[in-house]
Amino acid sequence: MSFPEEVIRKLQTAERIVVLTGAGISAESGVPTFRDAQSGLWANYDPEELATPQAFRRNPRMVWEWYMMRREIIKKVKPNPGHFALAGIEKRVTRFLLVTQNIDNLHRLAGSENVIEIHGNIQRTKCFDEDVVIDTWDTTDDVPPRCPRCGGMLRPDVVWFGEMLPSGAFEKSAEAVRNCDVFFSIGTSSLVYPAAALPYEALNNRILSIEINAEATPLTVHVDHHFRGPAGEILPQLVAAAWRA
Ligand code: BJW
Repeated sequence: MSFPEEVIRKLQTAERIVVLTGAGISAESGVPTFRDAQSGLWANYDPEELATPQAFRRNPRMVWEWYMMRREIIKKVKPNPGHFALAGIEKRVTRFLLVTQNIDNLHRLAGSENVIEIHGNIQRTKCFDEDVVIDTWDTTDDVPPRCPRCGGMLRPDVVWFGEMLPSGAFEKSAEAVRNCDVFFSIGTSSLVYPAAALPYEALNNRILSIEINAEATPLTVHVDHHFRGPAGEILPQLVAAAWRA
């Protein structure tokens, strides 16, 4: 793929880069995207209806088991060239922030350091009632297992629809976006707020905005440049084009 001269020059001189990622960046690692068709036991369930506190209250066993199935998939996968390319960009610029909606930890495994996980992390567990992270609990027949502190139900430490993001996560991300030189939106449907508002912080501040996605999204018509295709192929090519030598 060839990249516009403006993009290459801007990347070469950029001091501050912010990247927003979504499920598409992990697709090439074998993690199903959030809105991918569900298979097997879950074929009849809409993920948007499982990822809510209401669904968990209604059927905690089912929601817990859905997350355990996804946790097992995620435990077995590895970062792909897209994750590694982003970790490489972080080493080349003065200030870099990676804001991810993904809960799979793959950016950190690839070596990214300055990461904000705005939707949590599936490998952590917390108490549904007390909202505190719980590291260990007794193995019993209870599904979901019980909180050792209060006896409430345990749940994954992820952000469901209708829940607030981790304290300060959006504000810190938006501040970094407003002050960066180049902003990327990669592998996200741009449908879920407030994450989907971050690109508009860049656009409103006339910051060079680039989307990388396998398909068009509601953001595509607004960005300065969009590259259509797999992030795991486009990102390494972009890094090579901007920083070869
Ligand atoms: C590739 C590729 C490849 C594939 N290379 N690309 C009406 C208007 C505005 C907002 C709202 C509204 N009604 C309700 C809301 C608020 C709601 C919301 O945004 N809803 C929308 C559905 C409209 N948001 C919230 O509730 C948020 N909280 C909030 O607003 O708090 C304030 C508040 C509190 C109380 C009351 C009211 C307000 C919280 C949102 C939490 C989202 N959580 C989830 C689940 C996390 C845990 C889990 O994974 O189970 O986060 S939902 C899900 O969506 C997940 C994802 O992180 C997130 C985004 O998905 P993403 O990453 O975009 O994935 P996909 O699958 O949708 O797309 C993949 C993309 O990749 C596609 O574009 C592909 O083309 C592309 N792709 N392969 C490049 N190889």
